[in-house]
Amino acid sequence: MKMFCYQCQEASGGKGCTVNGICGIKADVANLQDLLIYNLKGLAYWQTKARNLDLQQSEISHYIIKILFATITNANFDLDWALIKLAEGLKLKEDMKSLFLKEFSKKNNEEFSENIPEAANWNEEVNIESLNHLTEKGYAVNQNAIANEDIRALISLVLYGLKGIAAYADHALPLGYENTEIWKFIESALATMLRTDLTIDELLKLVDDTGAFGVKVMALLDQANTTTYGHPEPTDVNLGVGNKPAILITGHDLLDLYELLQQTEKEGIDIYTHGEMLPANAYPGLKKFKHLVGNYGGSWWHQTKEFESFNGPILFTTNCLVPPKKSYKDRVFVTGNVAFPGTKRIAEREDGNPKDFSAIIKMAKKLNPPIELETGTIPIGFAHNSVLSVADKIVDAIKSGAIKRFVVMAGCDGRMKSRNYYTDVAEKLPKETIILTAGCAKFRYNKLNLGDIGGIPRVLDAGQCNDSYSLAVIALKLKEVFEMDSINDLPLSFDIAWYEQKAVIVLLALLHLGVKNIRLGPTLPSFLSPNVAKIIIETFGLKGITTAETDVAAIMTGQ
Ligand code: FSO
Repeated sequence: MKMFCYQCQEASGGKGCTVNGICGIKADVANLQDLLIYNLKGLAYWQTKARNLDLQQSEISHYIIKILFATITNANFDLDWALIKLAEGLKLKEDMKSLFLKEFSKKNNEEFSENIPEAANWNEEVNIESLNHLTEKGYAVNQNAIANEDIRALISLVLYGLKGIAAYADHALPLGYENTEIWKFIESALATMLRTDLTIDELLKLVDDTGAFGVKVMALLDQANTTTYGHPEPTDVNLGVGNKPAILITGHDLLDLYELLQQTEKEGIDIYTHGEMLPANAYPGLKKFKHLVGNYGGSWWHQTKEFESFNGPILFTTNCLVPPKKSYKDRVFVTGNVAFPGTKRIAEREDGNPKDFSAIIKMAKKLNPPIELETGTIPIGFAHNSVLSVADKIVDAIKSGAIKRFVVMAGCDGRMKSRNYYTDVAEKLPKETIILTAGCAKFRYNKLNLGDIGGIPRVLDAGQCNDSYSLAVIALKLKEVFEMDSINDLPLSFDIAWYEQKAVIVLLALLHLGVKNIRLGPTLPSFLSPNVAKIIIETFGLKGITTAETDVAAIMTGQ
C-alpha cells in the first residue's frame, strides 16, 4: 500500500515516506490519518459558516484539536482509533451541515448557494469492509493532491503549525484554559485550505497569522501551567534511582502527572519523569510530592533502551512514542491522544473526575525497581519568572562582558547522527556564552557540565518545547532593559533543532516575533518547495546549519 508523509524531519530520503513511516506508522494508518485531516477541513468549513449564524459547537472545536494533535508525528499508530474518530468526525460534519443549511434558509428565505468543497460534502460508511476504499481515499487526498508545489508547501507549513497549536491548546484545555479566538483561527485556516484560488501572498499572510496564534497558544499554556502548578523554580533534578518499584511517565501532559502523583502518594512507589516530562520537576505544585524522585534517561528516541532497564510500567501522555520492543511492550500504558496497538489504555476523564491509574499502580507494585543509568543532578526550572528574577545580575554580567552572548538552542532531539552537531556547538561555544534551551533538544548538552557564569548556569533550561515562549519573554525583556528597537540587536543568536510539528509552530512563532537569522537543523523541512524556502530565507535570513566550528565562529560575530 502506498502512502505519503513529509511532516517530520526524518521524512525518508529528505522527500517523504512512501511505504511505511520512518517513525513506524503503517501505510494504512497514515492514509486514514490523511483522511481524518481531509474530513477535518470539511468539518471546519461548516463550523466556520455556522459561526456567522452563532451555531458553532464547542464539541466540534475540541474534536478538531484532538485530531490535529493525534496526527502529530509519533503520537498515534492505531488503525481502530482512526476508524472510530473518522466515523465520529463524519457524523459531526453531517449534523452541522444539516443544521447550518436549515437555519441558513430559514434566516435568508433562500437556499445556501455557495459552491461546497468536496471535503465538506464527502460522506461514507466507516466499517472494516470499507477500509480499503477509505485508505485509498486517504492516499488520494494527502498533501500531494495539491498540484502547485509552492501552494502545497505553504498549506503544509500552515497545517503543521496548526497541529502544534492544537497540541498546546489540548494541554491547556483540561486545566480550564481555552481561547475562542484560537479555535476560530484554527477552523478558518483549515477551511481556507479548501479554496482552489489561494495566492502565494494570501498564504504567506496565513503563515504569519499561524505564528501569531502560536505565540498566543504558548502564552495560554504558560498561564495555565503556572497558575495551576506555580512558576517553575530552579531545581536540581536527581538522575539516579532509589530502591522502590516505580512508574515512569513521559510526554508533555502535566495534569496526567499530577493525577498520577496524587493517586500514588501512599502506595510505596516512586515516580520518575522521562524525556519532555523532565521540566515537571521544577513546578512547586508537582515537586511538592516527595515520591516524584527524579528523571530517568534522556530524550524520546532513547526509550527503546532505557525502558528495558526501567523495569516498571511506563505511561505515555503524548508523543514521542517509538514502536515498543517486545521486551517492555507489556509494561506500556497510553492515554489521551497516544495510541499503539497492543498497549494498555488509561481511559479519559469523565464528568470532571481524574483518570484512573489503578491498573498501572497495581502493575508497578509487582515489578523490580529501576536499574541505575547514571548519577548526579541537572539544573532545570529557568523559565521566564526565575530568569527575570535575576535580571539585574544578568544585565550586569552583559555590561561587564562576563556574558558575551546568549544562544537559543531550543527545539527537538532526534535519531539522526548529524544531531551530534548540537553537542559540539554547546561544547565549542566560548565560556562567556549562555545557552537558553527548551524542548527535548536539550538532551544533547544538558548533562555536559558546562559550568556557570557568576552562579548563572551556562545552560538555562526553560522547560518543554512550548516553554520556548519563556525564551521569547526573556529576550523581549532584555530588549526593553537595553532600550533596543529589536530583539535582533541583542547579543542573542538562534540555533534551533526541529523534529516534529510542535517545533514548526515554535519556529513560526519566532518568525512572527520578528526574530531574524535563525539557524535551523539538522535539515530544512522537506515540505518547503525551493521557491518557498527561498522566500523564507530571503525574508527572515533563516539558514541551515553547517559545521559546529563554522557556526560557532559566525554566532560569536553576530551572524
Ligand atoms: Fe520533543 Fe517529541 Fe516537545 Fe516534540 S518529545 S520532539 S517538538 O514531541 O514536543 O520536544
